[in-house]
Amino acid sequence: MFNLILFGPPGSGKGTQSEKLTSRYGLKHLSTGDLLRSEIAGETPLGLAVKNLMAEGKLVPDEIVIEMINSALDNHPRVNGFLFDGFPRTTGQAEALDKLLSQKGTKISLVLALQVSQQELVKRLLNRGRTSDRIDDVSEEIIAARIVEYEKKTSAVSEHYKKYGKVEYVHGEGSIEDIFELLCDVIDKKMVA
Ligand code: B4P
Repeated sequence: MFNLILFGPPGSGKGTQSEKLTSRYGLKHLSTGDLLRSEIAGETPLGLAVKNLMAEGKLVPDEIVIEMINSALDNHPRVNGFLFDGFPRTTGQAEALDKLLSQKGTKISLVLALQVSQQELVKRLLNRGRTSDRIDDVSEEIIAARIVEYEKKTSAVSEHYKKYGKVEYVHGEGSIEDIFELLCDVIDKKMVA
């Protein structure tokens, strides 16, 4: 199995590139953001519990997202590999993911970390906020809160995987197609290594 984490701050292009990567490599896309938004849209008890946190730009508690990922892994036993998008977002989530994968006899193959300046992140998210119904893109204040959460809790996840030599950094500014080709180059090299 080839298991990939696409890592980066909010608005760095994780969701955008994940769609293209899953279609090229036949991986199963697991986006905790998409899973949470579908719980909110369905007005499930879980969705109601996380809606306000997400609207404030805060992270959802670890146990909720770890349980969602655990079920998603169980629901897809026969895949070529997973692309984790927006997960793990804390070192607790990273440790839990490593354990879940090891119980299934597999592990993370590669972490691709998208690097984008803060100015560009804010510009992209405000732009999306004008054209979508994302509750966490509506104001510069909420976007700033998401970036603070990232710095405080999520950036350490790349340090966790750096210890195992699994992180590759990719410049995430430029055209979507050019960034996609940069990501594919790194994946192709890793797959033949
Ligand atoms: P996510 O759904 O993961 O959203 P995101 O970080 O904003 O990234 P996304 O993938 O959507 O955006 P992208 O960069 O592709 O998380 C949302 C919230 O869910 C979190 O704040 C948190 O509350 C909660 N959550 C999710 N996972 C969690 C977890 N594991 N633990 C706890 N809480 C969790 O795209 C952004 C915009 O940029 C788009 O409009 C896109 O079109 C544009 N864009 C992309 N690439 C571009 C490029 N090269 N040039 C110009 N624009 C580009």
